[in-house]
Amino acid sequence: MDSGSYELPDRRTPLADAAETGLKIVVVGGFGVGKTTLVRSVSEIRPLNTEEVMTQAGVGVDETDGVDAKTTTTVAFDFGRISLNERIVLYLFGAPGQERFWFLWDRLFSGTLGAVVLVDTRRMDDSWYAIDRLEHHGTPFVVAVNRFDDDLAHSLDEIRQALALPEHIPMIDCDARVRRSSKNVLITLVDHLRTMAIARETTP
Ligand SMILES: Nc1nc2c(ncn2[C@@H]2O[C@H](COP(=O)(O)OP(=O)(O)O)[C@@H](O)[C@H]2O)c(=O)[nH]1
Ligand SMILES: [Mg+2]
Repeated sequence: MDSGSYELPDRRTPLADAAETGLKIVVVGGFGVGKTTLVRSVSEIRPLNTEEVMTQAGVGVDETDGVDAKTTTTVAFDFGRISLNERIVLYLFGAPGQERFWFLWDRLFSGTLGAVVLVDTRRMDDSWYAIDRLEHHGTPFVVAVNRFDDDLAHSLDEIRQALALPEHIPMIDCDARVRRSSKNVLITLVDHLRTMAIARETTP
């Protein structure tokens, strides 16, 4: 499953240095969880939504006979940008998180500083794979629960347990349609990155 080609971000790069070139943030989650909505609501540029035909050729050994319908799939990505302050510019990538897109993930996570996992409590299954891969890659992430139709049936603690999320991973409620709410999600992630960077610097 692991291609071995994934490049970990330089974990010793202080956040301030990374900000000179912008920070790449990935928003992952299942279809319909609100990725496009979140990227749109916070972006200061008109976000791009690209339909990419991705090929899985090269995954197997003898797939050189050309790419047929079975080895291609159409994937929608979102791209947006937001300045958190004068120094920190976030470049946002919305991307599908389901297992069948695993072949995209190595490239997607290359240079990614952190990720937001968007969760819909009606379909939590879609979240497990993304969380598993992020943990495996060592990419810091926060979990944002997009509340549909004022779904308050599950508390954040219950969702944390259902996802087997360790205590140190921040969780936050959000409404992806509301700019302030989506921005809060990103601030939560940036705070988390900063906390982790400080923890690393103070660890002998
Ligand atoms: N009620 C509600 N609807 C939402 C919310 N976020 C997204 N939606 C709607 O859910 C649908 C799917 O959202 P979309 O952003 O396209 O999901 P994506 O597949 O993850 O990109 C759209 O019709 C959105 O308007 C939310 O927080 N609450
Ligand atoms: Mg979308």
